[in-house]
Amino acid sequence: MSEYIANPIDWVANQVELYESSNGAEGTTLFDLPCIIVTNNGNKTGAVRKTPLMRVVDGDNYVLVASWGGAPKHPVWYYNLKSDPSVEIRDIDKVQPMSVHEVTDPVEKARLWKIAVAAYPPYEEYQEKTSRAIPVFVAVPV
Ligand code: F42
Repeated sequence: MSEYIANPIDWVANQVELYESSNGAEGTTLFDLPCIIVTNNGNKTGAVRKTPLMRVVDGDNYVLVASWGGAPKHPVWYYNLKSDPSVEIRDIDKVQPMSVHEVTDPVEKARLWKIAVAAYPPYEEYQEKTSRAIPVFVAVPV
């Protein structure tokens, strides 16, 4: 098993630690809205990386929005997932292996974007704040 390297931002790493150590009893929300934890491999180090994201669901699938608060650049995890689509997703105490792909079809992306904004309205402001098109992934059970 590869080494785990925590996210360098303290509040993000702390949320991962609390969520996992409590088996989903604590640390599961941001602004009172539910979060998931995505575990994946780093594309350069091969290390295990863990990223909390908002919980956006579409049937059995999860929708992952690479918004990073409307930052000018994609988050690093975007490149990790493009390079290795095998992830594990924790939703409270349910942990399942999943495979991700970026959604490029504009109609499907628009459908999923609506679902994402309904789940977490600030995504809309984040998209207005940045000139990049915020990427959207779908995670499907394997
Ligand atoms: N971010 C989102 O984009 N969308 C969300 O819905 C979201 C929700 C959310 C909820 C709770 C919470 O606590 C955080 C939330 N975030 C959300 C923030 C999210 O968890 C990430 O912190 C954020 O998206 C930034 O991701 P990042 O991968 O860019 O992390 C930054 C801080 C970073 O620099 N990370 C590592 C580092 O040390 O540089 C990246 C390390 C890494 O993956 N390295 C790769 C490797 O091989 O190991 C190589 C990287 C390379 O150089 O290519």
